[in-house]
Amino acid sequence: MKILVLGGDGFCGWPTALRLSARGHDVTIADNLSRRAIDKELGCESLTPIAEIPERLSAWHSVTGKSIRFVHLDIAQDYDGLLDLILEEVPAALVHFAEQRSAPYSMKSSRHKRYTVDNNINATNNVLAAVVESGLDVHIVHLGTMGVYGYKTPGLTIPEGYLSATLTDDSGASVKTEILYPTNPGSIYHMTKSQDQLLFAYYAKNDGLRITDLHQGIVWGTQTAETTLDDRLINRFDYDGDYGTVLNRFLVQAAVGHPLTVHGSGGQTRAFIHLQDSVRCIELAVSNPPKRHSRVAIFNQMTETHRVVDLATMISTMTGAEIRHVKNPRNEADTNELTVANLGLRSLGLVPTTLDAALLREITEIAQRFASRCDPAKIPCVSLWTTDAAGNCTAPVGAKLAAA
Ligand code: NAD
Ligand code: USQ
Repeated sequence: MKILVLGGDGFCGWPTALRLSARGHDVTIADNLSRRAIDKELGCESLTPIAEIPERLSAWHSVTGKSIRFVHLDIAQDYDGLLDLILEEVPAALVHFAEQRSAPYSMKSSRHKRYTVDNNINATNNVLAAVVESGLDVHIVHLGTMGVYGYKTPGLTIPEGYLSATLTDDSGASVKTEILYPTNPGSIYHMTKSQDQLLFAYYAKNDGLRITDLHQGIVWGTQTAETTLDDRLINRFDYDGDYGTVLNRFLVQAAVGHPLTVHGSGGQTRAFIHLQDSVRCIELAVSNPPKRHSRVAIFNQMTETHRVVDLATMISTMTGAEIRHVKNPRNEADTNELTVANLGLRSLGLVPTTLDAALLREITEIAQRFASRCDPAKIPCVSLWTTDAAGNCTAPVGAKLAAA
């Protein structure tokens, strides 16, 4: 199958492009390399030394004999370039990763808020409009986020996108319906993903497009079977206060002797998925398109939930690292319950890889191998959600929650 991977130079996009190519698909990556530019803006780098795109692609060819094409394209700004690419490639599927994906980065300043909204919403609308204008039947697979639901769900399992509701009509009679689960984003970034949902619902209804939206949890891990084939294929590993995600950050912190930075009490419960399962889910989604003129297929792409403090305790027990509860720079509930339905992808064949010591050790080994590339000054989370959050977000605070 011919597949376009938009944002294929990124943390999830690169291993996905390799997996799809390894499975025999004809893959073209389009990326504007904005993530590499943001590294320069922030003065930090992936912990792992990622090769430049030409080196990545020639390594893939020399190791496997397979070719992946690369197009340097800003899909949010260059609509005509995107439309031409779709018309030229005639892809059966397009996987859309190409958005600014850090919540802290999206909250740094009004410039960062505006960039995130402008980039993400234009990117998604351009993809949808270009597929319609092309007249082609292209299945769009988008990476959304669990964060569109918010994390407040006492007593309710979060369904896969749609909520069954009973409304009362004007005569007082009950009417059963299904609605998009009400969004409750916790950052400007998460808000753009909520807007994406509406764009998808609209274009599916109006133009009959085939769309799959994968509401993904926090991705942990860094390597997949394909990225380990050669050092030049190594994947990105973010650890800094803006792009590093919590579990990967804790593993790097442990490797470099930095205390594990738990925000507040650490009672925040979040959904997680290992990178190799993320790649597998995308493969499954690509192979199982919804019918034309059906509603958007929404899957919760996650395999387990954990409290932040429990992850810190697990890693501390494994490595001896100190746990430090720091003031939370975010505006988020200190504690929440989270139960999530994920039968959709499991019924398509996903066998979840859950958090286990062997996998954590494997990532710790990578973190140790590249520890000398870590700049400890880039570890603290200094992006504040509100001016009320101002204060020292690196100093210890008193509030603690017992580990489970
Ligand atoms: P990433 O920042 O590593 O990769 C995104 C890629 O898209 C980068 O290579 C970037 O250069 C490119 N890009 C951004 N804007 C673009 C534009 N306008 N035109 C062309 N290319 C553009 O992010 P990631 O971690 O790989 O995430 C990929 C997707 O998965 C994102 O949409 C993100 O919201 C979603 N997601 C990620 C996680 C996670 O934990 N990493 C979890 C849930 C959902
Ligand atoms: N946290 C800490 N200590 C840290 C870093 C984070 O306690 O050093 C806490 C945060 O306060 C938050 C939780 O850990 O409560 C998760 O933070 P995160 O940075 O790991 O994840 P988040 O900002 O939610 O974003 C990541 C990805 C994003 C994706 C999202 C999925 O960057 O692209 O959409 O995970 S989800 O969280 O399910 O919405």
